[in-house]
Amino acid sequence: MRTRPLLSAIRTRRAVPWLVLLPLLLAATGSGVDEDPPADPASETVEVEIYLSNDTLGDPCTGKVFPVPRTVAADDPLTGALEALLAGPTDAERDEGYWSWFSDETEGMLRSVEIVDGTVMVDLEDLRPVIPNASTSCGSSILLSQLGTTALAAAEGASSVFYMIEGDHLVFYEWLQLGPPGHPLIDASNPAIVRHGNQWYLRDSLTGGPATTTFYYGRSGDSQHMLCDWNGDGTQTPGVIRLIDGRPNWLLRNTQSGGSADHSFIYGRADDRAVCGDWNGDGQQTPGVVRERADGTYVWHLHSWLRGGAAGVSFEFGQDQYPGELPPAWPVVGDWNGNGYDSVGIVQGHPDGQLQWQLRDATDAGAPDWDFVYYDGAIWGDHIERHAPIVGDWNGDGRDGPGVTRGSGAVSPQWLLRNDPSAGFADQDFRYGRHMDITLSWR
Ligand SMILES: [Ca+2]
Ligand SMILES: [Ca+2]
Ligand SMILES: [Ca+2]
Ligand SMILES: [Ca+2]
Repeated sequence: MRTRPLLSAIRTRRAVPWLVLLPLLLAATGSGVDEDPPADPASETVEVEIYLSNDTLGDPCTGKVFPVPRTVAADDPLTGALEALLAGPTDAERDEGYWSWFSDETEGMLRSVEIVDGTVMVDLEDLRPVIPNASTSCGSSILLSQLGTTALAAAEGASSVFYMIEGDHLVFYEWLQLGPPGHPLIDASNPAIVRHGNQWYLRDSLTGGPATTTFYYGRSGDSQHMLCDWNGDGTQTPGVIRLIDGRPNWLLRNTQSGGSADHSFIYGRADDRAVCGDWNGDGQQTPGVVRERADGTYVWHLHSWLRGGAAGVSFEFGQDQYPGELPPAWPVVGDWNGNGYDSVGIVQGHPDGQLQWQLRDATDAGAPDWDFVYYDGAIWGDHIERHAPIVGDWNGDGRDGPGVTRGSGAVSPQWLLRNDPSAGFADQDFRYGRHMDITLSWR
């Protein structure tokens, strides 16, 4: 469930515009020289260093790079340095053994660069067809060391570099076969629990420990609990379903605090499973309901506004393979492919203890785009062992991944969270909450 806060202000290093001070200095000395033409800021230049490989000086595959000077416009030396790097070494430098993936073929392929909270965000045109061999192990080491060292040398106060191709970081890191780092503008998901139906305990890290935000919201009899970004401000806040006269009332609040609902409406039927997601990619998460037919087929009804009424879109996806019996199937929602749109999924518990995830990247009927078993040690049938699937962007890369919380008896539930929508080991493993708490994620 990705949210995209507004870009914070762009901060790039600026050379001291000392020429601007010159008239003041001259006036202070009383020289009376006032016929100099005014300085043109655009014509000011500053010297920067770009970093190239040179295998006579050091092994390029280990990331060794060496500086050569460039003169760039003083008003934006960071952009100037990266543009100069992307234009490649000069002929004279090549004669001296300097080497780079970049040349006149890649010149001009910088789309933008800005510094966000100490991270240089570099957005490139699609380099992949121009320099395909840069994706090898040695090749990517050279590429990243040249770009990264040049960027950090020109970006005062920055400590890391984050790359995108045409605005999409997943494309860049998949090209180099690297796991994507956390996105500087996307918060990672964190654990939350709801106890006794109305006590909310949110924690701001993927570790055990005390809650960092605690409040009461709703009533102990409320039947379903959610954390979603109802107003699109980047923060997920509580929502509950309360059955009144057999009808599900959605009571949604825009802050992580107790108080009255900011939105209330009736949507769906009493037996529906309530979900919430950003179906249209506008940053605001809105309701959906999932209805199980007698044959176990799930029908999803989604809409992109905070009120009742007919669903905007309805379709079938998923099938409870053991309808009416344990193990159950759970509807789940997430942005599995990181495109900014939430979509649907089903987690099926199998009698042999496997949790099978079938996830689709679109909000319409069709085959799963992702189908895998994550966690195979579940035991069904009573409250001694309790398992629940959970979804979140645990590493803040913009893609939601699977998780399972498992609780037994007096022991605090174990959270087993995985970054990739695939079979494998947990990337995060900690205990948080108490047995029988409802487990959720938030950001
Ligand atoms: Ca919000
Ligand atoms: Ca939306
Ligand atoms: Ca998506
Ligand atoms: Ca993720």
